[in-house]
Amino acid sequence: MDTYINLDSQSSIKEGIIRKLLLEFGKNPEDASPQQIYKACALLVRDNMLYRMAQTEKKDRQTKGKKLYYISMEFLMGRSLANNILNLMKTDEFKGALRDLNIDPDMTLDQEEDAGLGNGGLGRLAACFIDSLTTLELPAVGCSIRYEYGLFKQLIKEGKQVEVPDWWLEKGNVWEVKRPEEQIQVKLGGNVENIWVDGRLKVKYNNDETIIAMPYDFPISGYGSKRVNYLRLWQAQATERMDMKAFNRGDHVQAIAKKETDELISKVLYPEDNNPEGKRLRLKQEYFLSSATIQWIVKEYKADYGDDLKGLADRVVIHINDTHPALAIPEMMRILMDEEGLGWDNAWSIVTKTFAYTNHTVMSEALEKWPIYLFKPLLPRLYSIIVEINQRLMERLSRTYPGDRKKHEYMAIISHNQINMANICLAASFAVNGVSGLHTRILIDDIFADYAKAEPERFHAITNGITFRRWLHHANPDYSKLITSRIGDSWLRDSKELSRLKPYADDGEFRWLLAEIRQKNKDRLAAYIREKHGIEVDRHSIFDVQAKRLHEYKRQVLNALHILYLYNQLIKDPDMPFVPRTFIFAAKAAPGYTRAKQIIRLINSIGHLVNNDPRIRGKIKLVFLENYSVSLAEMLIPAADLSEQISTAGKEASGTGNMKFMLNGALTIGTLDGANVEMADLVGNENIYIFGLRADEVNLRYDYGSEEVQRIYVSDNDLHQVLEQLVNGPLADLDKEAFRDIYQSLLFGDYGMPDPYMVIRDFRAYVEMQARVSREYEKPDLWWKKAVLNTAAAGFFSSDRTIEQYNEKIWHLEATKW
Ligand code: 26Q
Repeated sequence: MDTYINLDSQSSIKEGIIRKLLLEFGKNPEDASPQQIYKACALLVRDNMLYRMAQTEKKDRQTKGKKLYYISMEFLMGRSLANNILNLMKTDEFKGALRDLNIDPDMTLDQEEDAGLGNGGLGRLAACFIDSLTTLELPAVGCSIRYEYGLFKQLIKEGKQVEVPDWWLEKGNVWEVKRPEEQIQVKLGGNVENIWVDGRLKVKYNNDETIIAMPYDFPISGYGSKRVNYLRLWQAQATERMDMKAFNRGDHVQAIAKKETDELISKVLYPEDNNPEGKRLRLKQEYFLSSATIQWIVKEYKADYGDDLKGLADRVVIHINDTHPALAIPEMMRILMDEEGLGWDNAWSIVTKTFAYTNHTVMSEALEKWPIYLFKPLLPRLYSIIVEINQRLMERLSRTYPGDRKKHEYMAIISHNQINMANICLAASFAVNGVSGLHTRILIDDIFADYAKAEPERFHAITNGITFRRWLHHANPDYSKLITSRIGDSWLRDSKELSRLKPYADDGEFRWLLAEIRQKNKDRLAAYIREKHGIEVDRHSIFDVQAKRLHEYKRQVLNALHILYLYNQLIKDPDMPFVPRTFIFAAKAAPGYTRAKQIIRLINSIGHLVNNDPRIRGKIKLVFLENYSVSLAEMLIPAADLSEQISTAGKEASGTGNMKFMLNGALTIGTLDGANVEMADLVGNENIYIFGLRADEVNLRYDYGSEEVQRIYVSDNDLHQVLEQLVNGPLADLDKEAFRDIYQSLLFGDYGMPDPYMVIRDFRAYVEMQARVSREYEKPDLWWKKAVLNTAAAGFFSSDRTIEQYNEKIWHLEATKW
């Protein structure tokens, strides 16, 4: 068998590619299109993975160990081929095989569409997790939706964001196996009745609609591991090709339309990030994923261990990635009671030993709540179960916190005619965790304080991480080789090993080599910017990068105002000492988030102004990169000198982009927020540019202190000038309305609280810290020493470490020994 999948040598890989081209496409290498070559390579790698997947399944059946189901509405996988190659064989040999065939390897890899089934941090975290789980030989499945359209593609037209559908499946998807024999029925709508059957109360479902959940499995390789795990992505399919009743009535359009509506469920990913929209279709999606997954889990369990479900929690752990799949909790209650005949207490006892929940945000507007009027007609049985969970919770609460009505209301699952999804998770999960130290503190002391006080042992702080294979080894191969040449390659599996780089911070040759690699990466990015955006940037300038979703709390506006400030300084004194900078932004805005779109417009207007003013003599350039995505990040991050992590303190739960830049040796300018706090602790304050209000200071401002804003506005002349330029002057001419709105929100706020994100308060501190950045960039020995120290201190941020902590504290899975 092994001979079919032998990819051990350059010549066997070459033979394999030729074979695939011939047998799949009837093409010789010299006649094949780039897309066909990509697919031949992918199919070759896929053979190897499917073989291992079957081996893994066999092994897991024998082992009968515990298995993790990681349910997430998003898996932002990006591209797979290069990653699978580096996991399964030697990248150099693979590239060599292609070159032997006169084929450009990079162009081949570039043929692959990103799997953009996620918005940002939360979705990419899930993707890094499944990589680390597999690398660590842990039995796990990622469960999600097979969206036909991933996150929209972004174009920038006349400075504005334009959204284009992301039809990622257009050319077919090599990385999936459809499993029709494992399809599952999901039921929506209708009504429920309690009826007595043989002296027992039973729930009868009437008039519900059935939708098929069709599984597609997407194999996942690990670095140097034998195991191949998979993502199971559910696709919605109508039960009938058409509604025959309607068809026979002669209503042909209606007959087909029904099918279309059913299949809408897996049509498109909702593009909101930290800003949910309470839409019926989104609720359907969440239930569809939850129900299909839980039905499948119970079915699999019964097949492996028999009909008695008492021991389920010993064999199954279900992790829910934020509240989006939280309906899995009442859905499991429903299945255990209505379908498996368990009583409430037995069902609840199983459920509360099975689920664990991670929170990813503290912003109140981002916490999911579903209005009853929307929920109840769609999910009548789940609604009645949630009412029951709530009632029992309230009884418990009146014992724990007698008479405290306010607390009860705050902790209730149902209040103000809404279902609070976080409270379902808090009531039912055996473990709850935050994604950084600071974030978990805020959960425990503030937003989930009432729950945390009652059962502190359920709460965990587990700082996020990233996979070093993709984010350094693959994205920055020259730096990876340099590191390996000095400390060996064990850091790829054991991230702590990176600390052995520390002495090289004082090694002039090492620093120089890193600087040279950075320059090469910057040149590649500069060429991309020239080609794609027609902007010429100074290859020696500081590449200052802010790449992340667009959100007010992430404060792209603070960055933009700083650029406008520098522009004003240079206009005043064109000969002042100035270290040239290229400001690079990349960010998608949720299509319905008007303010975020205005901010994109503002950034581009400032770019237009500074890029074209001859008095600036190219000392400042601003580039807004279109369509930020995983594959763009892989090119962008290794080219960054400075990483902008400047969220309002207390708002960014963790951040993971911050870790990717640090790992690649960029220096960070940032606030004490999310994982930045831990980055500063690890690398030392002298090697990171921390500025601005801390989270506790921000909270004081929210409680009082809005006069401060007026005071700063009238006393800081530079800030005053910049703010006025938003509404009067060169920018305002470009888009009066948009910039007035931003101006208003800064100075007066939306609900009477001026400067809600502390942009005005933090402006001066930011400007001063940026000046220090420029001064230190002028001292290469100092700068590159810090750069090396950043990489050397980044070991903690490996998702392998994160997964090990989840496993130790929450999951208790056993690594497979082969
Ligand atoms: C919910 C309901 C309806 C529509 C959309 C949503 C929705 C979708 C995505 C709500 C939130 C998100 C995404 C949140 C997210 O990405 N949070 C980020 O998670 C990262 C991983 O933990 C953290 O590093 C970031 O700090 C956090 O912002």
